[in-house]
Amino acid sequence: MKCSMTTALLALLACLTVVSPATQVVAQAKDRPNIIFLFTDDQNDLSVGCYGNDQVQTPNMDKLGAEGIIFTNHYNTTAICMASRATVMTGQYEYRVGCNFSHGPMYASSWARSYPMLLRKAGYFTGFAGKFGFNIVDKPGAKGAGRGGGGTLAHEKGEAYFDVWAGGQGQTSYETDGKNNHQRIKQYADRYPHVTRAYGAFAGDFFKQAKASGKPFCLSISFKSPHLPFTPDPAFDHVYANKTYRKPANYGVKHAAHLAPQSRTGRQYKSYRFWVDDYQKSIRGYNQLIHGVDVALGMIRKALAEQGLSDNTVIIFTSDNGYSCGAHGFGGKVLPYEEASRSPLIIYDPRQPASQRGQRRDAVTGNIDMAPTIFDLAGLDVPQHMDGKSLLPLIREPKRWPRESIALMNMWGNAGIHTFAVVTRDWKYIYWPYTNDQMQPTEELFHVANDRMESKNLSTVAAHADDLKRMRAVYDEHHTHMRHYVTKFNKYTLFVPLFDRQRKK
Ligand SMILES: [Ca+2]
Repeated sequence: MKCSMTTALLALLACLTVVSPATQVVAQAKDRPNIIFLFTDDQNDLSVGCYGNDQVQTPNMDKLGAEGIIFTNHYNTTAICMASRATVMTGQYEYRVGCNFSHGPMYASSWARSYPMLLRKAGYFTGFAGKFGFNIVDKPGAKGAGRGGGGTLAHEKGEAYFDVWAGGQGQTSYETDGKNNHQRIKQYADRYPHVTRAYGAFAGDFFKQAKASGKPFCLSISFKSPHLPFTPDPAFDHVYANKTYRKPANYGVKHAAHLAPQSRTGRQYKSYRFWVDDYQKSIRGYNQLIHGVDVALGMIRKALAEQGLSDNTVIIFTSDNGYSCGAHGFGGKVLPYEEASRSPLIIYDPRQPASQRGQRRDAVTGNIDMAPTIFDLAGLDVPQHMDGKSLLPLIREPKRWPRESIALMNMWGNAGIHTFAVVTRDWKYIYWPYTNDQMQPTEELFHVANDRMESKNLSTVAAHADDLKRMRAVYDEHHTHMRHYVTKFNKYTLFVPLFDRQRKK
């Protein structure tokens, strides 16, 4: 009985799916949206108007948010360029994809399962411009692993991996005709000598090529802005001229005394003194670089409209990590604190009904979710090997969204700042394992929903003992996941016992 029912069901499915190959191709091309993934470098979520900053001008980001979905608790699970980029491409935590400075490059086996590669395989016309940020080698120890794993993908590889490759070398250059930029970007140097708007112009030309291909497209642009050096486009000098910025409530070293001593052992605390010496100049440069990206975003949307592509093109806007900007006396990123790990995330899908646009979602999301979301948008099943989730269900039915926590981690730099943490919409728990004569393993518990400035460590407050217990359990779940899925390459297995908070010392 069971067998005959299965046979009948298969026959029915076969009838339903009988369409001519030509019809199928047309249907797929019509149904599948184009996807633009816009990625800034070192942009924290506090830097955007629609995230509550009334001191900046980001009208195009605000408009994108007003017409799309603003994710208000978006974290980069590793807050550093190379690892975050590898995570975005593969949907995997750093300990699983195994790629970061001082650890190593990405292996071809992982890259083959990244969103650019699998979307191209599924018939998308793909493009990449800007900072790629990691190298890809055939196997562990292969040439190209180099110091820190290498941050540069060779041009010939880029040309092989994408239909249109305009990736740069290393950190790329702010000067459009700078030596680290691709020739396809340099061609805009006369009109846009600062590179940010050159990416906008590049996108416009890419849309024409993509349209001619007859395929849906996936374009990824990785802006250099607002990464150091703070040399913004002088065309926007007038935007913040003579402006004096209010400092955040947790600005400066006087707001670091309550933090784990481990957090103050790295270069984030000792370097980047310009945030102390000249906050106004630093934040003005930072904000002006972001304003330039805002203008490029406007160029990209205008070019989409001119090509008649606006109605079927999804835009995802986010960054690879946040930036401390002097909070608690920190500069740089890397640490699991709010400023360094949080970035804006806006997803604009013109096909969605008005009831699902212009809204906010406060569930915690992460860079691990970018590839799964892109897969889902392209109509592909989200592969099992990804740690993240598609955010489309969170957009459509937020009340049924099941995931409550994600992990944050740092396995780069000096041993003192190696850390593993978990965050929910309301709470963050951080474990700092490093010990020496002056410090023991340290726990931190912040009620981030009420204490965005992380001004009170509640881990030793008796009234929050239950909260601590609950977040420790969340931590242990994520640590178990790490133990299960950690890559055996690039020395990541050493971090499993280190981050085991119940380990016998
Ligand atoms: Ca970065």
